[in-house]
Amino acid sequence: MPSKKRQILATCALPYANGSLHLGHMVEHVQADIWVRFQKMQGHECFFICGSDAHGTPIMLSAQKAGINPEDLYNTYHNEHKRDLADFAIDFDNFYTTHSPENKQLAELIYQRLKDNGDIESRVITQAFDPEQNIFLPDRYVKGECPRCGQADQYGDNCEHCGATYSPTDLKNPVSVLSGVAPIQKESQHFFFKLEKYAEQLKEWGRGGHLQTQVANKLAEWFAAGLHPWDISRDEPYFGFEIPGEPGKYFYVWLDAPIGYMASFKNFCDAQSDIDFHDYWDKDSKAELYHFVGKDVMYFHALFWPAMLTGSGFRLPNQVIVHGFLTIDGYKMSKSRGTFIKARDYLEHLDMEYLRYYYAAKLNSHIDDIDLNLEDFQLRVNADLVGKVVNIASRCARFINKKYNNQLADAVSEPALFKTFVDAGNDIASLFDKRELSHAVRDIMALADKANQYIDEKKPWVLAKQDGQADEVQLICSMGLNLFRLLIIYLKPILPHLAAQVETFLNIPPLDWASRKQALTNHTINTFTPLMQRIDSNKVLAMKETASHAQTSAADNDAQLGAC
Ligand code: B3M
Ligand code: ZN
Repeated sequence: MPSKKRQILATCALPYANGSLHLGHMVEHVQADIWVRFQKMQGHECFFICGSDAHGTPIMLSAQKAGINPEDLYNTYHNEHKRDLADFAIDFDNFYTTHSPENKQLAELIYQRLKDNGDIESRVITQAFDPEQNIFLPDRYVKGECPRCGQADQYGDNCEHCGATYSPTDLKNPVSVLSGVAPIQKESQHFFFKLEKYAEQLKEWGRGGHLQTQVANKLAEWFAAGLHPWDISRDEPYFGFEIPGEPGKYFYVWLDAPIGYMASFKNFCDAQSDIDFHDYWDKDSKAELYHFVGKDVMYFHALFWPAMLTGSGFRLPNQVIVHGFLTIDGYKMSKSRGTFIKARDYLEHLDMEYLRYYYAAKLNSHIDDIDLNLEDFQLRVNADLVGKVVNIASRCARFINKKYNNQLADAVSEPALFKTFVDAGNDIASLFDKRELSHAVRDIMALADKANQYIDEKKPWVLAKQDGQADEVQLICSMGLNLFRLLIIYLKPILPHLAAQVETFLNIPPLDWASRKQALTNHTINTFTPLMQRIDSNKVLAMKETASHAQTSAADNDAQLGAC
């Protein structure tokens, strides 16, 4: 057991429940899940929390279009997401929703505390309004001709043709995306959170090692540009929580979305008898809090969220851990190129552990984008996992199974080599903890090379044919399987299913990090069965086929309109 048991709470961004998860989402979930599983293997208390982001204009409008309630729409996606995540072995302790009584209560509490501090101001603003649909239009719902180059069909915030940025009121001949009629300008009272009040505290927090360098630099840029009051309200009709005492006004989805982390955890605590919500969220909490998020939402997590937490008297995150985007074969995900691959498209054709491994082999602690090169993916998984790791077991197990009645030798024949593998676990642990996953994978594969080299040199298959070498063959193969067992301990956060199969094969209880020090001797194993198949290129092609046949769905469009 580690000397000091840590209390850790980790979260993934709450996916919008208005479209399917794709392989881009899985980068974050896999990265966080590996980290959490690693912490659990260290014997720490680590809870992993997520849920659906259920509110906002796009979900409301998609539901309207489908002729159903927003509740039914988000429930459908909520269940789909839960299934997809479970099938990628993303092991959340709770996957809840922002449309919950806990979230309503916490959002109201935080709002009330900010209000009591004098952090909320209200003022009247003018906004585009669709007179036919009777709804205020977020920027992305107004289209028209670019004020600079005249290009038709441009969104209300920027021109995809010439790159100009502007406000929706600048568009020429604007129309509402919803009805096609020209929007009118209409006044409405909005509520703002005075973010700038927290500038000094946020600056100090930003320098405190809670952010990656690239994110801290971005934060400094935002400070330099000046902080402005943040509009936290939306007019009805809106799918969200009505602001107490302000009929017809709703909390903007991004106000209650991060509060959803707390709400999901609260819901989890209420179902357990021994975990106290306050231990994790109160200002003086000794527990550690980590948010895994994509770079597209870092503004919310590195600026608004810490400010809200400060203002409302809760603790701040230890770290906001930002990752980059996923490209596939060097391109952004796109339907027309067949590179928009849904989580389910992948699962229909390929084993989830291949992708977990490939992402781990690519990820580090920086926020750069990563590329899923499908050819490299296939080569790498086949060479590393099938060719190197699993191969060690199959080379050694057949002798132990057939010639030694499944019995491992009573001693470790190469204690120095065994010790090298055990000691490597310290560095590998520190790499996992720092989320330097590609480095950890490199080190683990270097050990796998060493193990194979050992077997190549000892040639048990040659000795097995010679007289008087029976003990030697048993020792060599037992040694090989012990090295294999250590590799599986190190790979377990990445490949939990493979590890479970190996635990059955070796006839041992669940592996944790500390268990690596004790070798398996005088122990009976089970019969070896193939642990992992090579990736067949036809399966990759079939997945691409499925992806490119996918119809453009509302979900795809909504993804762009996510933050309304
Ligand atoms: N729902 C964006 C997304 O799905 C947003 C994250 C909320 S985290 C509090 O990527
Ligand atoms: Zn333009």
